[in-house]
Amino acid sequence: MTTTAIPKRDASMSLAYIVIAFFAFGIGAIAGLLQGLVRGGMIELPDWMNYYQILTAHGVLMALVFTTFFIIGFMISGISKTTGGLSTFSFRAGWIGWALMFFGTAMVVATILLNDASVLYTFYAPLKASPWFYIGAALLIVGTWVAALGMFSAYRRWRKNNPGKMSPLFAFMSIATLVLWMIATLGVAAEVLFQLIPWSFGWVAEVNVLLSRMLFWYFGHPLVYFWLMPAYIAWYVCIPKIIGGKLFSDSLARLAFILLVLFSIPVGFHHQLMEPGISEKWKFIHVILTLAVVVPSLLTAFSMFAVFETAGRRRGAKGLFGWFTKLPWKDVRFFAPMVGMLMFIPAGIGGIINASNQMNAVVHNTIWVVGHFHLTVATSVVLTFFGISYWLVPALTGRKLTKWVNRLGIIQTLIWSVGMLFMSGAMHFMGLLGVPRRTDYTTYMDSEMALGWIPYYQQMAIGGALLFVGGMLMIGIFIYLLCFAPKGQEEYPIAEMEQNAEQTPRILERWRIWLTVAAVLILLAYGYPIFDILQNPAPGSPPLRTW
Ligand code: HAS
Ligand code: CU
Repeated sequence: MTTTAIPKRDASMSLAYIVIAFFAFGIGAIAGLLQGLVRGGMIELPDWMNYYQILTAHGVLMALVFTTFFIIGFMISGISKTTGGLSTFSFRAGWIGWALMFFGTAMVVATILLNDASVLYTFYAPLKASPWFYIGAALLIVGTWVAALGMFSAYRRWRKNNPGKMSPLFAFMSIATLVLWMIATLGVAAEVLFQLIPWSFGWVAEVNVLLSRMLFWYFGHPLVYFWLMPAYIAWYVCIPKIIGGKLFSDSLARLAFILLVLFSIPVGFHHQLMEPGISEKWKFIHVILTLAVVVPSLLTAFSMFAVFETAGRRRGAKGLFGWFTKLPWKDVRFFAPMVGMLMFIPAGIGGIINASNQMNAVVHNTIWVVGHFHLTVATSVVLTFFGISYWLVPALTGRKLTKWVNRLGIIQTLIWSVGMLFMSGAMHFMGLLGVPRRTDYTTYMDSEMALGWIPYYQQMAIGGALLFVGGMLMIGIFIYLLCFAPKGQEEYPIAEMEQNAEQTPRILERWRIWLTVAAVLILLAYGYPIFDILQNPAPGSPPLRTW
């Protein structure tokens, strides 16, 4: 068994990120339970709390804070592990980034608690939050940039010290994820700095709503891949090792990540297909590129099947599907992400439905979309993050994942998955019936149609309650692994290449080429539409406060 080989100081920093991630997750889970019960018509909130406030808290804490802290913490650990420890520069950048992100988050959470920012996690204008909400969000992003700078520097240092070699796959994939993130966050940073902050302070009276949404979705779609790519890192690099296999193909993995960087950004209009002010032909181009970004996920599916089959056959599996039974189903480090992968199949199909223009007209702004993102991010990605935590936390604290915690982890995975099947399943059905998203409980004056939705709402609330139990169990396990598990050495699983593996083409690591292609695609997809909005702006909107 390999040792962690991560310097203690890097391990502590990575843990500091992951602790905040789980703290946010715990509070987000409470908000999630409450809103599920409210929408199920089962409870009423006290006067000092409103539905949109807890919906904002849930979305921001789960989708923006939990994910971002977890991802940066995980990537720091893997980069330290595969590049031989962080330099002092990278280490300091990591901590400064952490501090900025922490203060940003604190500001965001405070404004939500003060009921001054019930604008949901997409903070669409013309809903107006306190300026401090936007400033907090900006700090959170700037913090990630600083941490990213530290990781870029570690990657460069490794390449300088190892001329002519391909970088370690984990490091390469993290850098690709961060490149995507840096390009994407420029959009939301521009929206927040140049539009929302001046407008929320009252320095300008009106905001260009269409431009703000375009800048948001320029960021918002790659954001979902920023969540997905670290899960893919675990699938490509860590899982083969856990199941006793090897990397399927270094080249294919790198190619998939480059395609994700190229095609994740110029696709934002698939969130705006039903929006006026963008012409059909630009929407069409974004839809085509959206279908292109499905390809790296299909490559990933293919690659994972190949890893499972070869590992199974190596263990003596026979027949077409014999490998299936040879997989280590009782090992939570495999089981949790594997369930995530299985659920990613229907989740991805739902995504392709969303992207298909005519079908988007059916599901857009319905709770179907909420069902879609609970299957993608809250199941596939989150179960993978849980799966990572089962080994990463003890690997960083110098403890062991004990047998009974492993068993508890399997139960936790099952509770989460069953809860999600109930909740997300109900949401998909309700969406098809036309139930809107982003709304408080209402029976629409006891209309017959809306009363017919109630059984689904209840199913959704039952799923939500199960998820809450699964979430709290995860928090309990996390605390145990952090502070109480027996001392020992947990493996940091990094798979190796097959001995006779082919050489990876060097072009896959020529960033200059890929960044140029990315820039061209972005200009193609966004250049004219943004120019057009600036030339012919629609009337601006004054701030709105609906709560
Ligand atoms: Fe999405 C809306 C289209 C993937 C998240 N998406 C959202 C929102 C979120 C989100 C948060 O085109 C809501 C935003 C909001 O608040 O308004 N999405 C897609 C498409 C894909 C996709 C085409 N989405 C994701 C992922 C997310 C995510 C991933 C988070 C992590 N999405 C949309 C569209 C909308 C949208 C529209 C706007 C809807 C609207 O109208 O508002 C694709 O990239 C999906 C490709 C995936 C696959 C699956 C491949 C399967 C794999 C697993 C293999 C399994 C194995 C195990 C190997 C094709 C890789 C098998 C083992 C055995 C033993 C059997
Ligand atoms: Cu999208």
